[in-house]
Amino acid sequence: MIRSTKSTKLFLRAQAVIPGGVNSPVRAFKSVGRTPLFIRKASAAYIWDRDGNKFVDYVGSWGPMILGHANPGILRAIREAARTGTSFGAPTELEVRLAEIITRIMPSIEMVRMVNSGTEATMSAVRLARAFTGREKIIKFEGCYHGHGDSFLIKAGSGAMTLGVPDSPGVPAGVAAGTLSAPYNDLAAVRALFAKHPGEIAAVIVEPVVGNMGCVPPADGFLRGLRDECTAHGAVLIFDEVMTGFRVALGGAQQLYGVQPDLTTLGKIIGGGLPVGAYGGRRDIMERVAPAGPMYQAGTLSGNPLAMAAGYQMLRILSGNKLLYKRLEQHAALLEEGLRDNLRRLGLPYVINRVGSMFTLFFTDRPVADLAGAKTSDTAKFSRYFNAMLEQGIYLPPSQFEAAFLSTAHSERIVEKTVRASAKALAAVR
Ligand code: KE4
Repeated sequence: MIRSTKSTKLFLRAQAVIPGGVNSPVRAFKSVGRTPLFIRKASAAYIWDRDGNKFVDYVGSWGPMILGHANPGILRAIREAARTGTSFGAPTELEVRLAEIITRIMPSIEMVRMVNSGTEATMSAVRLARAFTGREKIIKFEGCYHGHGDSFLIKAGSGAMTLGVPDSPGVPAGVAAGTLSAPYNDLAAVRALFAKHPGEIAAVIVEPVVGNMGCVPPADGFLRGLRDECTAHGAVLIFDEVMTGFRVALGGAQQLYGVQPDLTTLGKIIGGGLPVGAYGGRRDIMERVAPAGPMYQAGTLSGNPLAMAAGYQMLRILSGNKLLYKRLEQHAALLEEGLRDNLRRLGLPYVINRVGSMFTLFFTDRPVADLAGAKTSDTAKFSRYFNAMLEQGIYLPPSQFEAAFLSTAHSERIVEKTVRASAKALAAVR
């Protein structure tokens, strides 16, 4: 049994002054029935908690740590930037460099605005789509999560789903009415919504690969179908690539599947571990954003020099090594194959969905292609598996409805250790 005395004491202190003792709900370990571990440090593929326990980390800060923790180049960039101050509230060359490298790597993004989180990015992108089209409704997909903006907490995934509040209290009925939802991968449902609301739909926002009901890939033709529907109806297609951007391919899901959105939202990886979000896309749309145009959006710390330095260094490393994504794919495929071997050997029917270095093992024998499929998972069994893996030094996302992530620091040896631990954990919970 992991010794967690210090984490337990810290959690008690935290709960006295922070709601639920955490600054983001899914970290509370509620669905896995244990005290969250308070982290002391992290390096490469590993994290250490305050009680000195060491784990292979498959959360990676929920996506940003594609190069592993404490990457030397990124730490150096942050230290360099910090030497000349931490925030000016004025433009710097660093934010221009990050904007230029993003627009070079993702050609659908002709212009980009920096914000401080993925939520800010998606909120701003939807406001922009409404301003550009003069329409009010949006379509999202059940089980997708686009941050905690009011328009998105309708049948939302991630922590909202994990904690059973996919339709959060506090969202005004008028706002909720502006959000139409459809099952993921269901093009017919999207067509029906467009037919029912002609001229009213400003945008379709989608996770081009879902991470927030666990990993769910797009069905063949789904993204292309959304592109065609949006073009036909004059709606803005928004790819929420906060998680998939620079993750599933250097150019994100839009490069992997060859479908070009009108707007893209980004976050996580582009901050190199510091708080950054961004939204960008077609120049004719982005030029509506203040002060170029009338759509207002602002932020004290937008373009923060430390975050820009970290993000720029991250994207330079990712775009500078042609073999990086190939090796990441090899190790992720090795892990998937090892997990599938375990399931075969134990005669277990569970489902593994993987796209690049993001994956989920679902405790169900049903295909998982949408929220209904994901919800057939046995979350009690997942919880026992999570704890059995944690006891063996493997730190998975503490929810059946989250994607796990490999980094370039997850070596073959670490993958093999993970497969061995998974065989024991599966045998223990079957
Ligand atoms: P943030 O506001 O958390 O930076 O980004 C919101 C967001 C938007 N879009 C997608 C596709 C996302 O995955 C996220 C945030 N992801 C979750 C993890 N599934 C953040 C973890 C958390 O809430 O603590």
